[in-house]
Amino acid sequence: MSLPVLHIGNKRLSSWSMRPWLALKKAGIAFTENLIPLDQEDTRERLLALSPAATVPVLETPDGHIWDSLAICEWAAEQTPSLWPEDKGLRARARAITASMHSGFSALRNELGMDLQREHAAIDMSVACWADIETIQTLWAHVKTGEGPYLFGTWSIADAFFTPVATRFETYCVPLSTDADAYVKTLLADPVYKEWHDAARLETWDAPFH
Ligand SMILES: N[C@@H](CCC(=O)N[C@@H](CS)C(=O)NCC(=O)O)C(=O)O
Repeated sequence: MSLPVLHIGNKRLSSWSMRPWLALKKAGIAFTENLIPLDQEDTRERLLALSPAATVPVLETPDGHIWDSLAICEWAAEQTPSLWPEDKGLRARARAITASMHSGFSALRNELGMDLQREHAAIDMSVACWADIETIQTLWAHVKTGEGPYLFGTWSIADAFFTPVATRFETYCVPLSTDADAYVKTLLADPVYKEWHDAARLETWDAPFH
């Protein structure tokens, strides 16, 4: 049987693509990847050929094309349940904090775009962006079990969803609480994330067409 194909955007920029890529790697699910350069003349056409949402990531499986980062992570978790915490209560909290990231923090996402080739420097941020940063740290402190370096002890999909946030905090030199800073360092030191990061650093990217 052919391997699933994960269609992703540029590793340098595509924070949504990073999340299921990390989850599939952590789950040990074999897949091939296909990078669709973002912001090119043919990007939309190529994305529409994969999914009506016209976004990446998309996972191409024998069961069909799955679009959306969270849906792909859930597909992976059906095969590898350890991608979510084993305890039912912790699993619900992990899903809740993941959903918060998936649906929220638009000021942070808009103002602190993920760019793994950008020089690290602070930039001016809106009040809404500072509020997002505060809320994220409060959420982390609220759920963290203290039993391991990750939010729920061992690595879970919740950590996949916050790894791109960690890169933004690093790139834009965001001041953090001691605990949040330690968690960010843990995420950025993860060998699977480093594999993505190293590839992102080597990427070339043609100037956007519009
Ligand atoms: N909610 C979606 C968001 C996906 C998304 O917005 N992806 C961006 C790239 S990171 C995209 O494909 N944008 C379309 C484009 O650049 O043309 C998900 O979780 O997968």
